Amino acid sequence: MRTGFVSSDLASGDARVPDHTGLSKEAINRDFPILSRKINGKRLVYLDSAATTQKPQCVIDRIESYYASQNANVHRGLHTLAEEATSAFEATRDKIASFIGGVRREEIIYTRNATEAINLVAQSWGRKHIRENDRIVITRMEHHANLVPWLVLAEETGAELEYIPVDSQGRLILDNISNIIDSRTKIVALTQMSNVLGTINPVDEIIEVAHRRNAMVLIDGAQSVPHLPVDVKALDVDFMAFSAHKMLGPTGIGILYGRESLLDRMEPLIYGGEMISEVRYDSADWAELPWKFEAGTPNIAGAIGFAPALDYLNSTGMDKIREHEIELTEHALDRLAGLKFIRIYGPTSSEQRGGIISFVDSEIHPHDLAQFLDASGIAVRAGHHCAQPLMGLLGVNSTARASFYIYNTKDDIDELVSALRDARRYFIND
Ligand code: 7TS
Repeated sequence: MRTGFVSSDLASGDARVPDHTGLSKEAINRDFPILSRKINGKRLVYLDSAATTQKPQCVIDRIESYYASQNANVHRGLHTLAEEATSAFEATRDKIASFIGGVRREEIIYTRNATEAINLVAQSWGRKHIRENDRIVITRMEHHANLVPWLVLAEETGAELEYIPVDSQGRLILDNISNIIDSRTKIVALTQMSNVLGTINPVDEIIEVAHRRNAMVLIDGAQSVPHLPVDVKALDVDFMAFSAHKMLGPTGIGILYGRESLLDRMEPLIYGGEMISEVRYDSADWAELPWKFEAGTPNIAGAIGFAPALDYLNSTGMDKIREHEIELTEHALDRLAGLKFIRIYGPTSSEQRGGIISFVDSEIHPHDLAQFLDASGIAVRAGHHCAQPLMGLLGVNSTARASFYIYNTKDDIDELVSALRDARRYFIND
């Protein structure tokens, strides 16, 4: 067994849980094997966690142990393996329900990712409740995942798609919010944290206004749930979507939280096995929540591997993770401000933003910059970040983006800053 892990009980489906509570360098190196990899002969500095996060050893081990010793399909077998797989698969659902504020397990739907969770709401809830001349409100900073499904729904139904504007610092402009969220508004869908600007939106305020108008609210939590303590009950939100892979978990598993009373009245989106209670040659009845929305064999390894990721986040503490990221963001904003050739987007105050920093160099294209940084072992993303309309609003085609997580350190940021200086010397003899 690796040092730092308490004993595991694989038969009961419990994962190996790291016994540290800090973010020491030793813990990071021990728990995230990929971070000891060299890229182009240099230490890997991973600054692309907004795209996907790295996985701790306990997650990797759990996926391996599931396939090595418990592999079976869920909900249908009476043999030992099937029972173990089902119990571990459903145990993750309970962990997720408690992670986001102690909701009911019936309210947690497994999807492939946040994108699918949002599509489920747009297509199942949306097609039933949205009519011509109704209003759907989103913001001008949405990821395509929370824009395109509403664009399509508006086109299909004849509803109006209205946008909450964004100011020059990348914050929502809420002055006119009572007119934007009007009596025709049926749903407001917005991100809690922008994947480009890092902005943390005051979703509680918006939920209150929406509910006064009897409109539903969907929060895109893809960037917030991994980085902030999020309590869907305290927020009183109707739907929330997020992805395991952005919070130390495996790819291919996402979550839709939905209020039980709403999910109960929604039609399934995908039909087939697993989601029925009884099928006849001329009709069928649907299964209870949450399985009504989970047709076909699910991502069993993904769900089971997500449990130790949640344990890891819980044992570290979401408050502590937020504090750590504020510290990193302040350090990065301070150091980057010293580079006169770098322009940063998003709020200047670290309290209003998460650990995502988009920037451009005045002379070097973001793609060239990202390639140059890669040669130094530094992974950043460059592009439109699946937010093309927002890029237009910022007046750029693309940006470079550094994003932080639990395993990043101030050294990582210092290496980025130093490599950005080197890039100037390399490209323009600055
Ligand atoms: N919403 C936001 C705010 C996101 O940042 C992303 C992914 C999604 C939804 C979609 O998540 P998925 O798991 O369904 O793909 N964001 C990014 C990114 O910024 N770079 O790569 C993926």
